Amino acid sequence: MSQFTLDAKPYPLVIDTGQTALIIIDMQRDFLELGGFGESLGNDVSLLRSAIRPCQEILQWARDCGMLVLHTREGHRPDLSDVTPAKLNRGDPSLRIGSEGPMGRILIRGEYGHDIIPELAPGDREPVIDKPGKGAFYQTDLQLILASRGISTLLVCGVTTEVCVHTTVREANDRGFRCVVMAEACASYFPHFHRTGLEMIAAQGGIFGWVASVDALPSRTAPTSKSTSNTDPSLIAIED
Ligand code: TIU
Repeated sequence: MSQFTLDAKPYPLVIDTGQTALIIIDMQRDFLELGGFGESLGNDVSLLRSAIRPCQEILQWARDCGMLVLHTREGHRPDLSDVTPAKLNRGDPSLRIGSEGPMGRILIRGEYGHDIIPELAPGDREPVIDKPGKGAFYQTDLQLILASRGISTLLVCGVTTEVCVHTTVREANDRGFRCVVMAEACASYFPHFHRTGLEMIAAQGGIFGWVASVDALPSRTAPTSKSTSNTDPSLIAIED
């Protein structure tokens, strides 16, 4: 267990690695690869790939620290019994949840497209939280797992910034967790939503939490190439 001060917006905070968990939100093929849920909604899925390398870096850093790491996956039972009509019938997607796509049935647990991308494959001792909603606390045992481990702070990354990352951070904030969103390890199909989503978290003295850069983490494993090389720097910067 160790402590360090993390440079973050709106102000630095002390992180105790024994009371902190990394949670990686929904880095699934269904959101990041062609033929999945994200593309079915009309999105350019390539926009999410900037988050992969920073997520790999923070994942390796957390593992090196011995920190609890959790992964989440959005998805549903094959019989669709846990999908509300409001979610199933939302919008005008090219393929609805449960439809057969090139990576298997869209957003269905156990399908190829539902799984986490191989670059961020969960380790054996890293819980995977399967969630039916956008937030990672809704209808899951995440809060129980965090309480059992004495976790009070979450480092949050993944996709998409303004949907599942934001929803999870808001849920966590109301449950008393300190949340630090790792800026370049998140991404959105809408770059301006990513930027604004980060600004919203750190605004008003940190209304939902903090925002930090992966580069601010101490003594992390040196990357072979710069994490931000394929990232527009404006997606990381938070205005003072
Ligand atoms: N559509 C979109 O931006 N996101 C989602 O539907 N789920 C997550 O953010 N994981």
